[in-house]
Amino acid sequence: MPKVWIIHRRGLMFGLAVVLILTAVVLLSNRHGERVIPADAAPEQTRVIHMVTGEFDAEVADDKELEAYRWDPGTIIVNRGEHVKLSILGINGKSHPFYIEGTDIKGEVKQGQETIIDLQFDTTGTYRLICLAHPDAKHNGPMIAYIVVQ
Ligand SMILES: [Cu+2]
Repeated sequence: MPKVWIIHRRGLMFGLAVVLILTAVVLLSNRHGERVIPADAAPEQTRVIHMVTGEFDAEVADDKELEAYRWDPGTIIVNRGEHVKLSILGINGKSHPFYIEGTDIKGEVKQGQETIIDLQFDTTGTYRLICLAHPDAKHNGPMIAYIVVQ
């Protein structure tokens, strides 16, 4: 084999190796870059779910107004055993004292403030997040969100 051809072949192999290494570096750096956590993340990861307090209103006959405060989103889904931080930002309404049915979790969401609730459910089912100030239509509600534990 002519020597020139061997050198050319070595150069080609070296070039190929460089391209492979650079490709690997790019792929690995992307993997450690922006991470996407799916909505149903693995149980060992703490997931943050964001919620706000909102308000529906409508003008009806005789200049009357209908009003309902709401948790938004009104339904969230978590996995059994999953550690979730529920972050609730108070937008509409001055104060929303709340509890989660079937648990000892209670607190208050105030306008302009973020309330963070640590959630971890051992039992599947649907748990209601109920605002004590607006629990039903008579009290500008129902301000009830549903936490579905699957
Ligand atoms: Cu409320």
